[in-house]
Amino acid sequence: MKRCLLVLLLAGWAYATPAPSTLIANVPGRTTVSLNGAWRAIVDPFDNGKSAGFFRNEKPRSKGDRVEYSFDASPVLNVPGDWNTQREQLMFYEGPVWYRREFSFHKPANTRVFVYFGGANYQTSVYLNGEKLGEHEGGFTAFNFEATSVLRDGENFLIVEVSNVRRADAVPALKFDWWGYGGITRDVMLVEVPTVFVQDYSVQLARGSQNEIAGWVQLNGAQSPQKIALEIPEAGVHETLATDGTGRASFHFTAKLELWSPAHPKLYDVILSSGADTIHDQIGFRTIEVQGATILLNGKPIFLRGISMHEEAPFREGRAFSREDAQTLLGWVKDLGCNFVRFAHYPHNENELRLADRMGLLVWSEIPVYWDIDWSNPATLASAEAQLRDMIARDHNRAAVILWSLSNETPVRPDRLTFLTKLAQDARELDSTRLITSAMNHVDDTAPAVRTLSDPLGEVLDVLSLNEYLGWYWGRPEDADKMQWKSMWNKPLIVSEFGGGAQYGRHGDADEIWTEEYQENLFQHQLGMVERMPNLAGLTPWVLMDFRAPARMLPGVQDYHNRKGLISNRGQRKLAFYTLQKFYKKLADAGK
Ligand code: GCB
Repeated sequence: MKRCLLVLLLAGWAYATPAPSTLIANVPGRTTVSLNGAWRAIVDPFDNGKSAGFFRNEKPRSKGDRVEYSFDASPVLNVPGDWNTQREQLMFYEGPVWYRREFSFHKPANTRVFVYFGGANYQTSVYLNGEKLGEHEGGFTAFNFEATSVLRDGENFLIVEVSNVRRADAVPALKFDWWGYGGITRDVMLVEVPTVFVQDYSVQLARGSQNEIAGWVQLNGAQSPQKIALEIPEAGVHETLATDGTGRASFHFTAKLELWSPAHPKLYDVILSSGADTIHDQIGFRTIEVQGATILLNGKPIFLRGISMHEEAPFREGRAFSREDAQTLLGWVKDLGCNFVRFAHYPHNENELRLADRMGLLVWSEIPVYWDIDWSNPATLASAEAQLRDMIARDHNRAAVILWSLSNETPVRPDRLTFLTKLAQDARELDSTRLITSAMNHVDDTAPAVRTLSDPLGEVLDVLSLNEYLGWYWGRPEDADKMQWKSMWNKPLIVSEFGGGAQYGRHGDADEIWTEEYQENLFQHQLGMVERMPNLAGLTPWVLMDFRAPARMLPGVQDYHNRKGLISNRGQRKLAFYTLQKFYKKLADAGK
């Protein structure tokens, strides 16, 4: 009997659907009040703040009043921004930091207000005027809490505790090859909405169709069925929808549209209005499908000329967050001749996604299920599911996004397969129009110069992706000339990583490690090899720019940076940048 119950419980957690996202869609299209700027911050290495009640923001009322902390006397940290690169002493800091921002606010009538965070790494608790609004886990997904009833007319204080402590049950867990920059790393704002408002919507082409728009709109706060107007003036669309008792309206209609593509990144102004709420978005329409081992964009085969990148700030150290950062990074991606970019290894900030939409860059977006995590822990699965759900919730109207990636380089074992199969199922339920992938790295040594992609996860995916580091972690770059690759599935394959470390300005022979010549030679042999790979549908070599990585310690070369960038973190292009650029030009000229 007990065993039966256990089996039922396990089946329950493996197949339960996560609660819907509470994220407000399209925050850039809303009325907002920015809370960015200088916040007072208390570094709390022993996690005292909770028991000492920092969220109350106390100040001594008399000479004898013992208050053993002071936001007023604490130095500031800039928001958005990671703390590790703002203060020398915090470079290696992993722990809690308490932030305070005082602001005055006068709430307009008939308005609800939410506090919105673009992202904070990793565990965040939010308090307004001494009251807890909520908690959030995950370093790269946006979140919001309603503040309407707690806001005061006049002076308010917001206290936010953020901790970047690594945990074995978190996503990612204890080890990952990037810096776990702590802090409120993206924009913070108050979002003002009417009492009944458009919480989220999906407006895109129905799967496989080039002239049918299908989707839904979800209202928040509706007590009775409501009317919604959906307009795309340029396409002559003026639809009136009616919500059901849950505030949801689904729709399906035909429209004559110019399709979005890298060559023609056409975005339409889409207007949704219901009662007092009106919201504008810019949305592109395109289809993405797989036919055998080919990826079809708008019904035509496309080869994904891509590059992987971290959300790492160019020129300065730290997390990237601004529009300028996005312009620089995606500008470099374009200069390389790419039509595709892999946002590794976690959801990137919204500026990057919106810019990719405008620039015509196809996007791979990923959650940080990376290397080994606690596969059989239900709380870990719940965290990964919530991160996947909120990544999709923020970006599911971006034409640029064609692939949701579930994981990177995870070990081949049964509990991991169950875990990732559940994530694939969630992703398809949440968004039936995009393709699912995962970066795998397990191959069989079929023969001395033959490798076969045989990870059983391949069965679950629409597109197979492979990280192989021939010429760096195994073999010599020249071994690529003879290597044969096979795949167990007739599905498209993206070589999602290969590469090698080079320090900008270090020169030598092609067999001297860490030189630009070694990296250039490695790329030359790799590019010759990948052209011969069966089912190849695209590439995202590792990586656009050098980035901070704690496990990369070699003094004078790495100094805590992964040096596999084609561009240094100071913006200097290495020789291999030009090798890949030339290769992509050749492909583009050949119509690929
Ligand atoms: C990988 C990982 C990536 C690392 C890279 C490396 O396979 O996916 O996150 O940074 O290799 O440089 O080793």
